[in-house]
Amino acid sequence: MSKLNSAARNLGRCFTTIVLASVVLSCGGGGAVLEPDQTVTPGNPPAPTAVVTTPGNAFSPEEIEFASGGTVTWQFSGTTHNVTFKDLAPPGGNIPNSAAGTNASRTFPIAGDYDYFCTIHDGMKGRIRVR
Ligand SMILES: [Cu+2]
Repeated sequence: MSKLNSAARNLGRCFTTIVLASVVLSCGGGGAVLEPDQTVTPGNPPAPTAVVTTPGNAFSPEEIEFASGGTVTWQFSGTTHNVTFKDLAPPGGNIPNSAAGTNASRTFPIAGDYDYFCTIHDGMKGRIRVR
């Protein structure tokens, strides 16, 4: 066998090794593999929280969905707003007129669709879906 042939064969073997290595690497990314800093905590997960803001006299996001026990904090801005529940209301009920720069929170322990609106601004409405 000539030196050239031998070199070509070595090159081929090396290329095969590189291809195999990249296949192994590309298979490692997906799936529900825990990252090293994640831990599994027994018991209930922490209650979800969400923030609703009021840019341009609208609730943002207009619709939120989360598990029961979650807390929504409204951060009022621009001008005075309120949160008036249509049918279902959380403990604490409606949030009265609140000046820009103030916050108010409500916790939703019971599942349901909580439709609400601001009585000051026509069409300013939102919905909280508690599962
Ligand atoms: Cu408003």
